[in-house]
Amino acid sequence: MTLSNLQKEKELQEETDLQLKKPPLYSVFLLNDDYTTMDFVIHILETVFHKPVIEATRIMLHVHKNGKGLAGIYTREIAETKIETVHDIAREHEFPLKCSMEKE
Ligand code: TYC
Repeated sequence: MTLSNLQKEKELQEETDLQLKKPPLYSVFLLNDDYTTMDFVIHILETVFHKPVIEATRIMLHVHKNGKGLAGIYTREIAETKIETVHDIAREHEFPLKCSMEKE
């Protein structure tokens, strides 16, 4: 194989490696507080995080008892948008509900 063919092969492999690289993932957590109603948190988990009502109720009770709980795992931009959406809807309803994200 000529040097330029070897070089081409190396470049193609680097391109393939880049395409195979998975994006970093972020866990989005709901945080407990004393004022947001349980029904509102369940509603958020159903509408923003697409959880069935039984799962939404389980997560809400876990957050209520333990202080925080996993709502979903997403790429960075999606995680940031979910958090903004939750904070916007909570603010509209005058609830102090907060979310956070952590890189996996
Ligand atoms: N602790 C709240 C209450 O007793 C309920 C609640 C659950 C609030 C989960 C926020 O992320 C939360 N009404």
